[in-house]
Amino acid sequence: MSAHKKLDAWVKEVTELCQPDKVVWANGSQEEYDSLMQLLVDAGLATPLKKRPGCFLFRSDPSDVARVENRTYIASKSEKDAGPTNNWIDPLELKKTLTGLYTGCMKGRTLYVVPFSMGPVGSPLSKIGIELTDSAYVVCNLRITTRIGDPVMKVLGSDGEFVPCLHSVGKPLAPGEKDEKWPCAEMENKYISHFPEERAIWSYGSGYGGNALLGKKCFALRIASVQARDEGWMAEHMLILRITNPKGESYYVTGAFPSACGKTNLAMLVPTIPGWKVETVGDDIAWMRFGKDGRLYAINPEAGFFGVATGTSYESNYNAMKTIDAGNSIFTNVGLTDDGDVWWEGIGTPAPAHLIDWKGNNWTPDSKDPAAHANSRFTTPASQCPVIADDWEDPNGVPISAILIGGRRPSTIPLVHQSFDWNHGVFLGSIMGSEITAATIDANIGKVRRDPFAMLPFIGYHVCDYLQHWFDIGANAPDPSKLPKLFYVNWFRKDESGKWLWPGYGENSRVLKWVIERCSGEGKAVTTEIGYMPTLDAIDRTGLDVSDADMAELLKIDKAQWLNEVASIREHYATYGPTLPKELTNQVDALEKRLKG
Ligand code: OXD
Ligand code: MN
Repeated sequence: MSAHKKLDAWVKEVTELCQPDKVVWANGSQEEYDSLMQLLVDAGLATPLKKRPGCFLFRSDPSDVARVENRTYIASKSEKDAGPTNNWIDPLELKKTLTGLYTGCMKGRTLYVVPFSMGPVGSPLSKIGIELTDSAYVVCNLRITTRIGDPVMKVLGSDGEFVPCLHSVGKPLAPGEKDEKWPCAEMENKYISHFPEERAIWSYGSGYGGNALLGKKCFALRIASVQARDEGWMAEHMLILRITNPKGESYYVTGAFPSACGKTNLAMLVPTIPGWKVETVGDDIAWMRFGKDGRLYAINPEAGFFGVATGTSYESNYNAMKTIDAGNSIFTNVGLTDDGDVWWEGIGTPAPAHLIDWKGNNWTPDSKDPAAHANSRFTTPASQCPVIADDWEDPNGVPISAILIGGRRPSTIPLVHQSFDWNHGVFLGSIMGSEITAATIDANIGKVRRDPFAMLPFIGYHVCDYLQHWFDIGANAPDPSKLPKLFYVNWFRKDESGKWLWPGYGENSRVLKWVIERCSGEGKAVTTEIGYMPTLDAIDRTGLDVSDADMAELLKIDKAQWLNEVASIREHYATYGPTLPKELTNQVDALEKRLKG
């Protein structure tokens, strides 16, 4: 029971529907976390890690290892509002199906009521959600990735607004039955459902990641993107970093990159150029609004990182490793060494002679399957990151100078180019994406999977309206001269022999330096058909082994390739249907004209 009538009524309604054995309101304390973990250990679902005090390993069901985009629904009243990039089911029909599935689904389990704040508790930029879940694993993860419990209830008061987030693993227990393994439902009964008009989330059947930790993708992106559209702000799939130059001047940069482009690595980058410092504000999501001074301010709505473990090492992401080394972390679907540590492919230490793999089987370096799942994860508090910015929880957010966008493009797209203006930047955001290199369907190899602002799976409404919203933000800016500048970066360009031209990782600080110099009016640039580009010597290569010839290649504009790009953009835009913003057609026409010029 709480002081909030609407919340109480909803909890009562869900309790009657789902029929849990008991209801527990999470207060967010350490004691509560510890006792939930003990429960999970006792049930055989969690393993304490001897080598990492305070850390636990989980193995999910092999069928429940990632976000399930094909079971994710935007159930707006009208199909048109979900647009061509989302799965749609009529909300009444979906609720009927789900009500059937939810009936009695929590039998034998505890229903946890978890109040959480996306963003610092009480910040004017934050929003509150309440997750009702029958998974203690979810409660523990939420305590790391969001701010939960009593402090949130205090802000909610008796009539505060909240987004209701209902979650069940979809595996009721018969009397006396215990979980023998990670509970979840069959694939065809998994539903990650969003009701944008109601601002509600109903998730059923999965216990994993973005399907179950509803504050992250479901709320902070899909539902928040709808709220942002209606309220004139932006909910984006972006990292936020702070970069400080040798003069001690700090700038804040956000960046949108599709999955597997090193977003978390960039957010925690160790610069290779002397005197420059990069600190982290967020690694996955940015909520942005105009401040009183007319600048765009961002908060990280999350409190922790839910990062991909596989491939993370001291070399690829030193600061992420240090964050997990500080304890208090949960690992999911990684290998367990005989001395009680974690191991995964790409961790940077030799494979042990024996371990238990993510499926719970004996594993040796000769095993044919990997020790960790490719999407294995660590959940770890952001506050433990050695380079967390001291203002990362500023309730007013941080002022953004530049927005980066990018993807994996072995050809065509240069290392970096700057948009001519905001609208041109929106155009670049609309065409970003990654080239498909290892597709199972051969016909797609070499094609670009376009992923506007890395939001394709996360826009809670019509993609055309989303892109129009970006234009509207620019048009309604209190002071257009204070809008962030947009830069399209591509760390993944290859030469004709297939060799990477750019070393990436910490060396990306050299590109960030140019970006910052462009913001402060110092960076050297030339005007080209595709945007402003650095001159050959504008990117600091001191101490870096990238030749003039390679730099020229990295910055080359191949007109034939770009004209192919134009054709491919037009083809892609055609899939968005008749409501494509006219400005995007104008932009692609203008690009073609400049190229043919
Ligand atoms: C994530 C994703 O987990 O983008 O952050 O898939
Ligand atoms: Mn993400």
